[in-house]
Amino acid sequence: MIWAKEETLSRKEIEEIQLKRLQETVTGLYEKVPAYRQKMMDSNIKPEDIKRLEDLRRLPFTNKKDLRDNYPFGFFSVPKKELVRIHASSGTTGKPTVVGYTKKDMKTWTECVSRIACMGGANAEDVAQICFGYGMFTGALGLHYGLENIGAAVAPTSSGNTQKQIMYMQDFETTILVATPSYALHIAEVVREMGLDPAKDLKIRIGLFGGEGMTEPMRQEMYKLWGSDMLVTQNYGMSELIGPGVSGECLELCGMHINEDHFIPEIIDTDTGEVLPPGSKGELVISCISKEALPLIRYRTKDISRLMYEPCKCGRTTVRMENLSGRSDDMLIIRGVNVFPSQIEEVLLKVPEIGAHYEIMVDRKNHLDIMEIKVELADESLLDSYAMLGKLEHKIKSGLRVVLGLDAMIKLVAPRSLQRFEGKAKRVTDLRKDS
Ligand code: DLL
Repeated sequence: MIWAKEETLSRKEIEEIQLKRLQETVTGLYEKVPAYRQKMMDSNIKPEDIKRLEDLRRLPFTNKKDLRDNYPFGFFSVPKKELVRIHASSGTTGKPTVVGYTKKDMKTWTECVSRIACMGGANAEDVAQICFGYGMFTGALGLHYGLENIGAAVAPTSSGNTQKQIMYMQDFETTILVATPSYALHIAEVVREMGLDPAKDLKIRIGLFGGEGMTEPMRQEMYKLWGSDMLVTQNYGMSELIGPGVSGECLELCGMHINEDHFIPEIIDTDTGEVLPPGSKGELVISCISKEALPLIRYRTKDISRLMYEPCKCGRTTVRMENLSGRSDDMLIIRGVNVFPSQIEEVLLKVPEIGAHYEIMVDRKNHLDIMEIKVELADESLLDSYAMLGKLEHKIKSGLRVVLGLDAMIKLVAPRSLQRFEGKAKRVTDLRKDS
């Protein structure tokens, strides 16, 4: 089901809305946010210079640093009394990034998530169990309001206590699982450990996944674990932009439709900041054109994607963003070669003898970068055959060499021996950063 008519407008209609909203937003920022006005003055541009959509690229970028420098509310366009919700995303260093919503922003957010839920196949009959951690993370409450709005029954079970989650899934006959892909993998394992079959003993028909990437082999793994009839879609968002609700996959599974009447996407070269031609892969930059409290313009997401403007079979006309290749700051440079963890995942998950869990460790020894990848065997019995293990190690190594052009050390470990995650997974440790 297509939730809103704005998802099917002609390009001309969408662009008219975008230009009007962009002009209003930039004017508001210039008038109300001194730090943003200063950035515009430094770039020698005034709100009245935005006459066409193409003028967007004349505006300065915004980034996490702008929010940190103006912590907590200095980059907001409204006084604190107009806020009705505050969230924050915790970074690894320094203060968190604080984001806020007015009443109108909450409506916009709910609307955006409702669209994404419908794209992923949800409807009013569904029982949706939200297994994202409730709290400052935008994922849980974002999906919560959006799903309630379409009439689904929402069970806010949050993350953790996995056996109890599964009990609720059985007792409520939950049909939608909302989780990070990593947690969905873990839940499926625990279901099996409890002697149940996810496809037969549970009624989950949709996995609405997000908050972290899901490669195609990982999606295949989901079908294997949860049953081939499950609809497995992912959606994308970011706290600074709104939370979940920026874009989502429809059932055609060919990229994530962006809610373009609320967000204008661009793809830039991360190093030069130059806008790249249509179809290029690069850093996703998003302008929020309908928000009141924190309408960031040209926000540098650091996420790597590509935009696709061709019409989609689902009937939506909105531009799609390719599933992310990763984040520019996740990219590892190993002996001069650029490596995204998602490339490693794609190779690993195509090997049937190993499971979906892995850990990547990068270090420097004798001035040389080394990468060790711990991979779980799918089956305990493989541990008994030394020759089998040797062969398997060789197979994984050569697969990685073809894709990355690099050698990695492979350590095969027993099933269920690596760490499991209830939220976003942390699979990479780069010890070079600490030395
Ligand atoms: O993760 C918002 C969200 C929650 C989206 C739940 C979808 C579902 P943050 O915690 O601010 O917000 O993290 C944002 O997570 O820049 C991406 O790097 C990553 N991310 C989110 N969704 C996806 C996805 C939420 N579908 C950061 N694929 C983003 C890949 C994703 N990465």
